[in-house]
Amino acid sequence: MEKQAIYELYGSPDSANLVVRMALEVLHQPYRYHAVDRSIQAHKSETYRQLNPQGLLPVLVDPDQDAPLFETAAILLHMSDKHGSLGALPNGPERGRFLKWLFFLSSTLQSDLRVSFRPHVYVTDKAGQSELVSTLGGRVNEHFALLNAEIEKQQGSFLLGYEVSVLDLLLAACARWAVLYTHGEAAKIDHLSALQEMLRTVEVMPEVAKAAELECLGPTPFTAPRVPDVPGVTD
Ligand SMILES: N[C@@H](CCC(=O)N[C@@H](CS)C(=O)NCC(=O)O)C(=O)O
Repeated sequence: MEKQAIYELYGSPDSANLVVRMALEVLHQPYRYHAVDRSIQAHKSETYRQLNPQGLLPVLVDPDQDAPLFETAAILLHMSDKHGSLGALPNGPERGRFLKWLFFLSSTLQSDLRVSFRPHVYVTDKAGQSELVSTLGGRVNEHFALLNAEIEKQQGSFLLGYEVSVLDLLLAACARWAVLYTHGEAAKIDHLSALQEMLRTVEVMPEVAKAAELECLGPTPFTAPRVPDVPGVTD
């Protein structure tokens, strides 16, 4: 019998591949995982840059596509469209809302977080770094408040309403990282009750729990996050 071609996911514990892994698990898609050791900068190697010339995680290889995919939000959109799940149908009434929050999560929240994890990449002097991180901290808190208000507006517990989508998976990961990895104060999200309810609901989904275990995140990755005790996590 011919072997089924499956997805290939490249990642490192608790990097953005976490979101793609959660989506693959929830979609019940088989995949092969390739560990990329950030502690030895394997993501900057020539071999890895063939997959993602930026030298960033994650990469998803879809055997039906003519090139590897990078950029987390693009991967999520591709997967949700391809499998007709965890998103909004291209011609459906929720599509605009889905796209707008996906782009907001990726290009505003995740981007601000990325800078606040690595301020030294953007500003050389220490005082400048502190100012940058503090400004971003305020912005990130505002982003979470906005997302909390959007969930509050819904009938269900999720950004799109009753159904979990890739938006919630990306938001859950950002909430986790914002508490653990910013160089300034941890994000203030405990009081955001709609967000916290979404995090609790997502966290107990068996597929999400499996992804969290595979990423070494511990039993409460979103409601009480802890830094995984494995090499290469915070470099
Ligand atoms: N916009 C990219 C950002 C990816 C990204 O920043 N990945 C981090 C891990 S979460 C990474 O590879 N960091 C290593 C580095 O910056 O050298 C995406 O969404 O995929």
